[in-house]
Amino acid sequence: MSQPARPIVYHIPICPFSQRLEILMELKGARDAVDFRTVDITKPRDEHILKLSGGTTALPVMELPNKGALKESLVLMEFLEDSFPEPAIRRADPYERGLESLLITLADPMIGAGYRLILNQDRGKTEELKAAYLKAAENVDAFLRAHSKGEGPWLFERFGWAEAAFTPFFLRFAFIPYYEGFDLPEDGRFERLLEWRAACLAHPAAQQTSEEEIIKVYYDYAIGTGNGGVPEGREVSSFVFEPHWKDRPMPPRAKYERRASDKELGLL
Ligand SMILES: N[C@@H](CCC(=O)N[C@@H](CS)C(=O)NCC(=O)O)C(=O)O
Repeated sequence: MSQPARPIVYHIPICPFSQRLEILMELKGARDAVDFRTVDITKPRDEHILKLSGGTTALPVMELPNKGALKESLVLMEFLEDSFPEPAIRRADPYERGLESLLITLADPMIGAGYRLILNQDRGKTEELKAAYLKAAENVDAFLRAHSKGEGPWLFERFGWAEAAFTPFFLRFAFIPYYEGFDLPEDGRFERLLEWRAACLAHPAAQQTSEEEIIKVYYDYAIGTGNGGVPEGREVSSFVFEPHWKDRPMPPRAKYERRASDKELGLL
């Protein structure tokens, strides 16, 4: 008998939203049940993907052979959780599921604040942007203090649904200390969040990328150009697949003072 066709996920390998799905499938021990296909964000989207997405360019997009397509990482997580129910990663209890979802809603303000900070080019705005990032982080910390159960670092007793959704951003936010020289202060205010972040980052299901890769590939964000665009005065995006990030040097940290050339970044 032929096997049912696997869902295909078109993804940008370094995209945090896509990593949510990879983590989820790792937790299920079923990464190969999904056909992850990489897309080069520096090139125009393929017609096939645009047709699946209804014209939007953001990834991940999931193709369901003989059915149609879905997009939005949290929708795709739900689809995978329902399609591969064992082991369940979401909580079974409706209230606990609600808590997981509530915690995930706190990710958005933190993600927005983190990306605004890294993309900022105006030193005069830095303090205001840092304060917004800390405020968003404070809300996550307060939520964890109020609702996490048990002794461990997790929301519940293990790395679960909310952790799978948050961890990719903890990893991306390695670009903040590197390029901004700033991180969540260890002064007690963020203790619960810092404990959670450290445990999430160390979890075996969340090792698809590394701090080194993030810092090298996201250089263009640090100088104000997101989503695989080519910064002014350069020819190549730091998001290109070749030269491989492993073969490139660490970029200069000084984002406000000067901009590195393609050559200095190891892109030519
Ligand atoms: N809300 C979307 C966001 C996806 C998203 O922003 N993906 C980025 C990569 S990290 C992207 O594809 N950017 C390129 C573009 O929008 O064209 C989700 O949760 O899936």
